[in-house]
Amino acid sequence: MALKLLAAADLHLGRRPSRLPASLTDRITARELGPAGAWERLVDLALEEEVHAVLLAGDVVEGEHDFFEAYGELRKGVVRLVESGVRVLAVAGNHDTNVLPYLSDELTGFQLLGRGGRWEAATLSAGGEEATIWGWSFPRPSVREDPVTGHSFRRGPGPNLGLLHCDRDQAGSPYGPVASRALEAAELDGWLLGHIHGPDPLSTPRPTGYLGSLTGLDPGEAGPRGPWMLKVDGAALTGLEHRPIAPLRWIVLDVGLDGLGEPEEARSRFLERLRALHEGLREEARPPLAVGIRLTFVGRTRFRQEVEKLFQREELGDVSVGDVSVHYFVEALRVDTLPEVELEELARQGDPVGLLARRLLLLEASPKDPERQALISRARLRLERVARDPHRQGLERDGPDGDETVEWLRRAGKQALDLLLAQRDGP
Ligand SMILES: [Mn+2]
Repeated sequence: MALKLLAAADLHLGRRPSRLPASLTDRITARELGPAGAWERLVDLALEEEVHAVLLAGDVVEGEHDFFEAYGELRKGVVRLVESGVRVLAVAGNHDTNVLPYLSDELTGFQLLGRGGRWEAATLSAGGEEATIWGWSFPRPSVREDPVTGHSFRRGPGPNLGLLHCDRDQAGSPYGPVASRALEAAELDGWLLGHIHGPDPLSTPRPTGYLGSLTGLDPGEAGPRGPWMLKVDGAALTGLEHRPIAPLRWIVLDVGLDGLGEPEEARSRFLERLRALHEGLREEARPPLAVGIRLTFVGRTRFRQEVEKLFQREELGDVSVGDVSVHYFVEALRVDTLPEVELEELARQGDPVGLLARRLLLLEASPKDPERQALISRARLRLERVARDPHRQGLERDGPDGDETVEWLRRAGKQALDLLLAQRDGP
C-alpha cells in the first residue's frame, strides 16, 4: 500500500473572490465559491481518496483579521480529517505569519512546521511507507533573507520533501527570496511551494515548484486550480496529479468572428465555444460551480461596432448553456477585431485611413525599427502627460511602460480605424 499525500497552497481563507455578479451570488453563496468552499472540497477529496496527510504551503489565511472566520472553517475540516486519522501539516506564509501559529494552537491535529523561521521535520508513515516533510514558517511578514541557503537538511526516513512559502528567483524580494539553485543544492527529493498563485507543471521523480492557489481568487488567476495528489510507493515519489476541484474557475476565451454574416451571429459563435467548454468540464470528477469568462472577440469582421453594441445591452452575469450544473458569467468583454480589409492594402491609401493603417503596421515592425521607436516614445510622452495631470492623480501614478504603450496604441488604433472605415463605407 502507498502513502498518499494531498498538497495545496494559498487558500487565503477570509478573502472574498472578486468580481462575482449578483445574479451568481443570488444562487450560490460567495462562501461556497471562495476559499472556504474550496477547502471543504479539498477535505471531501482527501477523505474519499483516503490520503494519509494534507500539506499546506502557506497563506492558508488571508490576514490577521480573519482569525475567527478561518478558525471556524479550518476547524470543520481539520476535525473531519483528524477523526479519519489524516495528518494536517502546514507552514505559514507572508499573509498568515501572525495568525497561523495561534490557529494551530487552537486546532487539535493542525501541525504548524517551522514556527519562528526554524526548519522542522515531521515524519509520516502509513502502509509500510515513510516520508519526511521539512517545513519553515515566516517569522514576520517581511523576510529578505533566503530561508534555504545555509541550512543543512539531515535526511529523515523515506523521500524528503520541502514545504515552503517563498519567492523563487526574485532576489531582493521581501517574501523569502530563494534561488532555484539553492532549492536544488538542498538535495531534498522535491519542493512543494506556495506564494505564486499560478501552478507550475510539477512532475516526479523530483516535484519542485508552485502548487498554485487552491481556487482562483480573481480573474487574473485563470486556469484550473486545486490540490496535488502525491504518493510514496516503494520508497519513491509517484502518482503526482493536479486535481482541479476549485469551486470557481476563471478562463480566458478568444472567440473568432471571421466571416461573420451578421452581428447577431457573434452570439452563436460564443455559445458554441461555451458548449464545447461545458462538455469538457462535465468530464471532470468535480466540475466548478461557476466559471468566470474574460471574453475577447478576435479575427476580421466589418461588424465590430455592432457586436460591441449588441453585447453591451446583454445581461452577461448568467449565461446558460442549457444545463445549470455549471454557472457561466462574462467578467469582462473586449472586441479586438480587425477590419476585413488587409492592413497592407489600406496602408497604400493616401487618406487618414492609410496613415492609420501604416502606423498600425509599424507597431508590428521590429522593436529596433527607429520609426517605430519614435512613434512609441511620442505616444509615451503624451500618455505620461495625462498620467501626471493633477486632475487624474491617484488613478495611475507613473506613465505607461513601452509594452503598455504599444498595447494602448494598438487598441486605440484599431478602434479608430474601424470608425473611419464605417464613416467612409457606411450607409
Ligand atoms: Mn498567496
